Amino acid sequence: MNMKHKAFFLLVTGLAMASFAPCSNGNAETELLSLKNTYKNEFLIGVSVKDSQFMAKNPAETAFVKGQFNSITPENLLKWDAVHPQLGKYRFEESDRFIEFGNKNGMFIIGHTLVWHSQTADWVFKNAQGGDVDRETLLARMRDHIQTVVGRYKGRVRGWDVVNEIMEENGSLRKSPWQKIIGEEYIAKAFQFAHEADPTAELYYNDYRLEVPGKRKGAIALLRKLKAAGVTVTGVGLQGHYDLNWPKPQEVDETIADFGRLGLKVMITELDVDVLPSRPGGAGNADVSRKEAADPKLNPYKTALPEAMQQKLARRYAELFGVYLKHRGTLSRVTFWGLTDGDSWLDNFPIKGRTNYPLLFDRSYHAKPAYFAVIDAVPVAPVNSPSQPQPAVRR
Ligand code: 9MR
Repeated sequence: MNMKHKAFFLLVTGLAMASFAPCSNGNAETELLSLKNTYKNEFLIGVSVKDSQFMAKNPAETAFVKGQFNSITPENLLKWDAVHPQLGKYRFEESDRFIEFGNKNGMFIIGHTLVWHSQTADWVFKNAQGGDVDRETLLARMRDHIQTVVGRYKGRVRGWDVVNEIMEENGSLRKSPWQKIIGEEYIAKAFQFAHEADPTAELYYNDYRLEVPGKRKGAIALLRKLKAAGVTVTGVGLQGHYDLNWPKPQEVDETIADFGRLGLKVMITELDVDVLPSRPGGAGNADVSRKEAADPKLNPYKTALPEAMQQKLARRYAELFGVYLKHRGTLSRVTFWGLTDGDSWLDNFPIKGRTNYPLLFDRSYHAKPAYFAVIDAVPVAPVNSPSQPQPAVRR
């Protein structure tokens, strides 16, 4: 066991003993091997969290999040339906605790997400008669939502996913209720309202499968237009919901370069690597889903991921981080979508109830080979060579 891996062993041993408090004294934290320390000269390393990871229900998890990551994104609790469930009614108890946790621990907090077609209740788009609300009313609702939410966390949330998943795969704009009722201008307006509410916050467009050339082309055209119109857009989030084969490293490379050329920061905002077989054919109802989950061909690793697959996943993460490191400077953050495999949305999508292994930590919080592949992707500078750039800390 080499030194850096040994440090991590101490971390997980501490967790298993349930007496884990790596941050309880100033020195302990710096002795641990962590993603955030390893990548501190490269880019931020973030994670999406569910409530238990910051509400101190589970101190070991909280310590884990603090020990490994320097940025956090709420997986669900800042979405419209969570904070703004009814007209004129906001609910901030959970998000306040989340922000407090992030601020207290000096983390770069991401607000996810302001304007999305999903997890937004129907009332937002409806009038009192149940028909579509008119354009001006919808714009006013959007302004109220953005200014209330962004305004509340002004100076505390460092970056917002202002618009989420707004493009179709063919590069046209998604025909969401926002688009249908307000028209394309809803995008510029969302950025404008967010900028007014917090001029210091970074503002992002976040989407999946931007590695697909047609979708990327549409996104680039849109971002050019927004920039030409003087709209404040800081960056673009590539969600990074990948599998073992897609996208190819070269496609990731080109995608980051393409957006970087627009003068935007690029982030990987929701990284995970699906290792399960894809569903044959289209969507099914819940019953079909349950049957599929029981089918060993579609849920082949119910009890454990075989070593050969662990290694394959590790190689996949190594190749992705190889590309990310090439773009240090343009790439400002890599955020994982979930802490452990047991937290992942991919256990229930696109088929409910499967056992997936998309992240760096297993269901017992142990680091997988993929974790060490990510750690080892950062080149170590030769010892005693002050002219070299400082390597990530290795203790
Ligand atoms: O991980 C989130 C899951 O818990 C929610 O049920 C789901 C609802 O749509 O949203 C998931 O997160 C999504 C993110 O907000 C936007 N990009 C895709 C993510 C995975 O679906």
